[in-house]
Amino acid sequence: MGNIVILTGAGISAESGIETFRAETGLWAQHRVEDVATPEGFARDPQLVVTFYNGRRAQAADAQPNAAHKALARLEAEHQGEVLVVTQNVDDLHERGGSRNLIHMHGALNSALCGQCDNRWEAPMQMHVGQTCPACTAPAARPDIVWFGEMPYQMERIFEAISRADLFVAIGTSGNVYPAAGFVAEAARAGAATLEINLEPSAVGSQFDDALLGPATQTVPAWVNDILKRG
Ligand code: BV8
Repeated sequence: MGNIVILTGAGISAESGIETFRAETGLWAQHRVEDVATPEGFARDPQLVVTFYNGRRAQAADAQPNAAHKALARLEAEHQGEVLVVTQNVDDLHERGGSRNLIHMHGALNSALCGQCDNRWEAPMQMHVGQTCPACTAPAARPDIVWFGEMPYQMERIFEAISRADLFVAIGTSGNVYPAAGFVAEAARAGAATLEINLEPSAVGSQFDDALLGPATQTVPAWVNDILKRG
């Protein structure tokens, strides 16, 4: 089972205590997406957005990587072919779980971005409105997060990896947000086998060859053991 591309979403961090987006008690139940996850929302009320991400940064800092994050790191270390994790998550649990070959396509809580000069630097635990950029000194610091209507990061590299994939796996994502939700179709077109690991079928579940249903801390380690046994 050569090259594996793994797309992860909020569900892989759920058992680490980080709330998902679309559960009843999820993040989008508490905030309007338009207010906290769009450039327009940030322009309208930067304090609301900065406070929203400060809260999530603190929650992520208190969370620990779980067995699913660690299993993916083991797969990367022990599998013969290439293993690339493309995460929609902005927490750093994949890194802390040991993953190295990793793309944060929707940005990262621990990164700050200058809206003026595109400089990036490590975000402080609490950002504030009007924070200055260490490179150009403009008061234009913002969370380094891809909001709705903004282009996700490293799309070229992601599509290139999918074009070479023998297996595409989506773990803990509801399949509601594009272009990530379109990756399974891309992978199928490239001839990869496709597997969805989730509590329940996602909005694009029907596009996968196979599914493994159950909590990620159980299903992902079992799946990784199976892959490594097959070599
Ligand atoms: C773009 C920010 C173009 C960071 C996020 C109409 C049709 C198609 C597309 C669009 C459209 N209208 C608008 C669009 C585009 C839009 C989009 O897709 N909208 C949707 C809502 C229709 N997309 C965009 O805007 C993207 N950009 O298209 O740019 C462009 C082109 C040219 C030039 C410029 C731009 C940008 C999208 C990124 C938005 N940012 N997050 C943050 O705040 O975190 S999206 C946010 O929701 C997350 O990042 C994540 O990507 C996304 C989906 O969330 P999930 O991770 O799937 O989480 P969710 O809660 O939904 O589901 C959890 C899953 O886990 C569930 O399935 C559950 O069953 C499972 N689960 C739970 N517990 C467990 C579990 N599984 C296993 N074990 C468990 N224990």
